[in-house]
Amino acid sequence: MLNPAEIYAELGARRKDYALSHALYCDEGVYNADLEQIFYREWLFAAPAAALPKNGSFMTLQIGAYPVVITRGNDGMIRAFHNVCRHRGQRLCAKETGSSPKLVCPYHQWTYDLDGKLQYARDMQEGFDPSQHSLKKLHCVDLGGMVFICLAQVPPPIAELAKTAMTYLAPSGLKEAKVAFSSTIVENGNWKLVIENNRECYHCGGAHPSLCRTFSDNPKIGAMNGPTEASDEILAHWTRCEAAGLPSRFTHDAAMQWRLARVPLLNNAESYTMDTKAAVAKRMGAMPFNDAGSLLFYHYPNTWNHFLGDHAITFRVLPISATETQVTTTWLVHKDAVEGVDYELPRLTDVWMHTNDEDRQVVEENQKGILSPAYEPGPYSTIQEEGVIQFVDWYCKTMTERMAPKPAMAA
Ligand code: 3BY
Ligand code: FES
Ligand code: FE
Repeated sequence: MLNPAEIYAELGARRKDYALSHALYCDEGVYNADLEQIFYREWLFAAPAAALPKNGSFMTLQIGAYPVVITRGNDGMIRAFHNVCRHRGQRLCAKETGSSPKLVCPYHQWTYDLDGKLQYARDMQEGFDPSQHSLKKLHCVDLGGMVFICLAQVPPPIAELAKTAMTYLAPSGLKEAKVAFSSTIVENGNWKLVIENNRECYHCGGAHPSLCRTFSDNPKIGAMNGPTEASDEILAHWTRCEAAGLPSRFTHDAAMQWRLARVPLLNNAESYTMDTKAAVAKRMGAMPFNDAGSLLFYHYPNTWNHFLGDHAITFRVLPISATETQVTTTWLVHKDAVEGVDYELPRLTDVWMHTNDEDRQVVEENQKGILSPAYEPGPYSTIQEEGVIQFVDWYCKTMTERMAPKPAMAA
C-alpha cells in the first residue's frame, strides 16, 4: 500500500495523455487518498430531489466510511446528516429509502426530528441536554432538483454551478418529476475507470448497439470547446434550442469540474428508446419540440446525467473499494405520468439498462487487465478520448495540489 509521499510521486511520474498507472487504479493507499482528498471534500451528487417525494421521505447512502441519511422535513426542506446515532453510535437508518415522521434509532430508540434535533431519549438522567445531541449535519443543496451533499467542514464554492444548473435545468421539469425506476449495480472496477469509460464514446460502436440507435459516437459531431465552438450540427442545435428558450450552449467552470450542454440525438430521435420515439406520453417540463435532444450535466467526481423531453436519467457513482464501484441510475418522469398508461418500464429503461451492463463488463475487463503485472499505460486517442484526458488531468491536478508536501514551518 502506497504512503502519501509515494502517491504524490506516482502522480508526478504520470505521462500526460496516457492512461494512469497500475497503482493509481488498484492501490489501497491511493483509494484511501481518493476518499480523503476528493470524496470527503467535493460536492457529491446524492439523488434527484424527486427521490424524496414528500415530507418525511428519507434515503441513505454510504460515502467511503461515512453513512449518510438525507431527509425531507415537515417544512419541505431537504437536509443531510451523518447517519450515526448520538447515543452509542448505531447506524440510525438501515433502509435505502422510506418514509417516517421521525428517525428512531433501532438500538435504544433515541428519536430525532427530520431536521436532526434529538426529540426524545428514554430514561436519561438529570443534566442530560438533548440539544447537545442533534444529528451531525452535512452541507446539502438542491440545485434545481438535483441534491448535492458535501462532507467537508468548508465546502468548495457552489454559487456559480447553482446559478447555471438551475437556469439550464429549469425547462426539464425536475420539480414536477417522480422516480419511475432506480437501479443500483456494483462494477468490479476502480471509480476512475467508471468515469473514464463515461467520458468517451470510442467504445460505443463496439459495446453499445442499443444506445447507438440514438446517440452519436462520432467525435467530430460530439466535440465542444465553448459556447460558440462546436461541430456545425451542434451549433445549429444550440441556435434552434436557444431561440425557443432552452439554455443549451456548452458551459463549464474554470477547472472543468462541471459542464452542461444540450446535444442532439441521431436523426432527430426523441429519446433513448430502441425505436427512437419518446418513451413517456406525458412530457416533462417545457420542451418546445420533441427532438430537443439531451441536456448533459457532468460533475466530477461522481455524476453524469441526461435530461430529455420525456424523461430524465441521473447517475451516481460511489466508490466501495479500490476495485469496486456502486453505480445508481434513476429514471424520472412527469409526476402525473401513469405507468402502464403513459409509459411502460421496459421501454423506458431498456437502453440504459443494457448500456450500464455493457459498461460494467467493459470496466470489469479493464480492471482485470490493469491488475496484471504486465499492464503498461497506453496512449489515449486525442481524437476520441479528449474527455478522458480532461478527467485524468483534473484528477491528477486536484490530487497533486492536495497531496503536495507542506513547506516546513519557518523556525
Ligand atoms: O431505516 C430504517 O429502517 C428506519 C425507518 C425510519 C428511519 N430509519 C431509522
Ligand atoms: Fe442509538 Fe442507543 S445507539 S439509541
Ligand atoms: Fe459506455
